[in-house]
Amino acid sequence: MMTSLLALAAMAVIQPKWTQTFAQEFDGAKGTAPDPNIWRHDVGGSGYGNHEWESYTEGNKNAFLDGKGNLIIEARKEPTKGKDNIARDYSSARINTSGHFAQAYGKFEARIKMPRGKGIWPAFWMLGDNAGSVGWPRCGEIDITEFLGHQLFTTHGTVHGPGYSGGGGISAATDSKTPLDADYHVYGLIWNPEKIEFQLDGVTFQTVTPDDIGSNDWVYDHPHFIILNLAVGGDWPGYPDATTTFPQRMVVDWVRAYKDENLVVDTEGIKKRAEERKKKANTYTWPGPFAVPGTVSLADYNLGGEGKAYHDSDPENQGGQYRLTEGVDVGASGTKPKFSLGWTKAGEWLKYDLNISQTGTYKVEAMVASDGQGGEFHIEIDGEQVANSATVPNTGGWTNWKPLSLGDARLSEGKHTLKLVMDKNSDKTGSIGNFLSLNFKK
Ligand SMILES: [Ca+2]
Ligand SMILES: [Ca+2]
Repeated sequence: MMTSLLALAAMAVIQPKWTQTFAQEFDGAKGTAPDPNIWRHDVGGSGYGNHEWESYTEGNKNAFLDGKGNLIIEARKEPTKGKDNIARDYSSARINTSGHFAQAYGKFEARIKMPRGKGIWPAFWMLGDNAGSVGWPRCGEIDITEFLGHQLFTTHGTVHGPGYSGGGGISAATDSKTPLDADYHVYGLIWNPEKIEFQLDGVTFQTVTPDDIGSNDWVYDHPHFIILNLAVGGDWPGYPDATTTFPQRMVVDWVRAYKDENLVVDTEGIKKRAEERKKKANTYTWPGPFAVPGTVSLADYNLGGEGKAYHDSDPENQGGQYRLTEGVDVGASGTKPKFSLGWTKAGEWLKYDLNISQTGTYKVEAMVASDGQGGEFHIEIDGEQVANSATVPNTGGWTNWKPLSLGDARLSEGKHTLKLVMDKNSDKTGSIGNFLSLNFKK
């Protein structure tokens, strides 16, 4: 406890020490293209997954310096057909630093004066540099600003990743006191292993942490490259209408990036915390007690852990599928219930609370599977064996489930505890078998 408090205190006092790693000031001659050693062009009119209406062009056609220290990205209403042969009514530009500059963590800022109008959609954003190998959204996407030309006061910051992309991205917006097309504003990102902060003019309006994505993957521990674009139309902003005027200009004074010299990246710690977060997010809800007559799903053994709810011979969960904090080995069943017991050994046992609605004789049937002749097991109620011991037959596969009769059991009404007991390992497989469910029928 003392140690962790001290560690927290130590973390709190270490302020970032920013060193510039990237700067594009756009100070070149009027009409020239942004530095081709830094900026690549995405070209064409494919709609980019958002049903956009522009065709993005190369060179200095729609992206050029104004000779006053700014990059202009200009959207025009003009018939345009790119290399991809898709005809569009609008031209614009989308440029990125892929292959030239990418960075994990740090501070990323751009000073931008926004364009305006319905269907006008500029953005300053980042994509993971592994997009080519892992695809989108697993590569990660961080939208530092997206601006919808019909909401002049509002900037949006969003992260997209696997399980939270597109309309499910984690997004927040903030309003400026003045319209964002009236003057320059600084759109910023502060990013480290603990969090992603979105800023407008140096003020944080959204902080996203790994805890915000539950059991999904946090895909922001690798370098991302920078993108600037001005889209015309799309699913989110809608489309230009009679009120939209052209050309529209996104004016970028500069783009700068920094790294934090004081940041210590604990790769093992990141991994460990991700595992803990997933476990926590997968908090298990026990479905019992089980009604009898009825079916007991055997992967849903009682709560209480090793020695109380079960005994398992190795502390690992070899199945790695379900109730991951427990030592019982549970795998995917390939049917319903979704999970089953596996890697069963002599001496192991599991308990299940039952609610028996009626005293009487029940037919007991287990759903079992084995890839060889299995071993022996039996069941008990409140510590006394009921029905017959049984041997798991060869069912032709570890998830090839077959009913196995244990004969009759005399049960009395009320709350009772069922115990499934593993007696004798198979000579062939070393396992007793896989167990899916136990059915009690009147
Ligand atoms: Ca400048
Ligand atoms: Ca185990």
